[in-house]
Amino acid sequence: MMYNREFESMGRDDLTQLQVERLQLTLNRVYRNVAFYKQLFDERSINIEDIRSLEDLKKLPFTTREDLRRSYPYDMFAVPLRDIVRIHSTSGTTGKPIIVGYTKTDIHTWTSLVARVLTAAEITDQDFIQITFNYHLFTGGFGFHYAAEKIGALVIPASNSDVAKQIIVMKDFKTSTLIGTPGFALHIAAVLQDRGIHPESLNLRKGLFGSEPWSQNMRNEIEKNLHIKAYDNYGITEVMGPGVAFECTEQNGLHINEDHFIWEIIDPETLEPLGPGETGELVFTTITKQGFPLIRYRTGDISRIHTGPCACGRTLVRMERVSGRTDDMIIIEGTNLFPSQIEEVLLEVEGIEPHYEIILGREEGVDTLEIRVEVSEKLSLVDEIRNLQVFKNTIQSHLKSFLDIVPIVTLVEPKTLTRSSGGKLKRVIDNRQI
Ligand code: DLL
Repeated sequence: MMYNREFESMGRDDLTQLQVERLQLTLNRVYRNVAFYKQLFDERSINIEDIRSLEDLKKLPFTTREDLRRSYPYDMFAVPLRDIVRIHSTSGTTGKPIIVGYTKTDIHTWTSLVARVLTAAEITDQDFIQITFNYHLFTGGFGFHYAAEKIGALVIPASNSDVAKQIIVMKDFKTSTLIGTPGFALHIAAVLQDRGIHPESLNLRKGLFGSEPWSQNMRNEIEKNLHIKAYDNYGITEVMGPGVAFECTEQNGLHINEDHFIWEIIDPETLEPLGPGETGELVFTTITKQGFPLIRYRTGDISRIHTGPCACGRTLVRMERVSGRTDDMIIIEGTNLFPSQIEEVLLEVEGIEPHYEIILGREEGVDTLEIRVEVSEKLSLVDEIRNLQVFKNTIQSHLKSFLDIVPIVTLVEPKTLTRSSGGKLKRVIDNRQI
């Protein structure tokens, strides 16, 4: 099933032409309306009129996360704020998050792109969809909500309430489709098992999961333990939110909505373009967004593109499931986090050294986060004992404000964390088996 057959199964030549036309409109829009892009192109003497093909696009500079951070809050918007009807944002601590804005047309586009995601997984107006993504600045909740309504399904906006409530809702409201992170699906499965609730006694048939990395093993486990068919979908706030790429029933890669996003794969070291089939960093150029268009945005996600035909009939290329990151970003329960954000919090607390280790684990599908921090040598034992709880509380409350889980903070003696040969600490130890 396709939501928008005309565009999802367009011939390659027509699609390329459409992409180029839309790209030119976008370049005009950003050059006229976004000071950042005007300056970027002028400095490099780039005449946007010369960008006439997808090959030409490679002449343009990249946009990075840093560029977007610097534009906080609204400097990258390409329309006046009165035309913006919705804001979402990436997660942020004391550092600046990235704020993205949508016009009415953008919301309409986004809704139909996520409707493609649902339809590709054969979710219809007959389905009862329980959305367990957060409904707030994060794009997951609202992104799926509007699309699920659009296809006429019954929508249960459960948000990320605790698992016990989710299970009651799931049973009593007769949920047929679960939407959320794959980790949360495993957590629900574990709790069902603990309570002796057999998945067959539920109406659950399908699940759509994304927003964090997962593996075929995790998929098998979710499918086995929840008795559902589980689909992957990919998105990123800066580019749109969910709705960038999605699996069809073939489950052999995620179709990229190429009529809205031009993909590239680059070598993250040399920044040189790589061909289809080669593994590298995913880069997207948005070609229909009005509020927050992006040119050659480096996602930091590592993947590979298959251009061959898909048995589902879609002509949209497929990206392999994301296999890693080019940077040190970690995703905990669907929330993105950089070790530097933890460092910022630690630096604010007196008496501890900015030597820390982040240890990630997963218990019954729930991510755990432990932060081991070295206390300062200057602290006396008395100080240390008195301050111990204060430190822990301060760190925990800072981190709790943007993470959905409470980290375990462990204070350790100075110079006890393992340093590698260069004296540098390995900051993140990820023991989660995905
Ligand atoms: O996670 C948008 C989204 C919401 C996608 C709901 C799917 C479902 P961010 O919070 O900006 O946006 O995080 C984006 O999450 O760069 C990837 O590293 C990671 N990611 C998203 N989807 C997947 C996936 C949303 N299916 C970052 N597999 C991206 C692996 C994923 N990683």
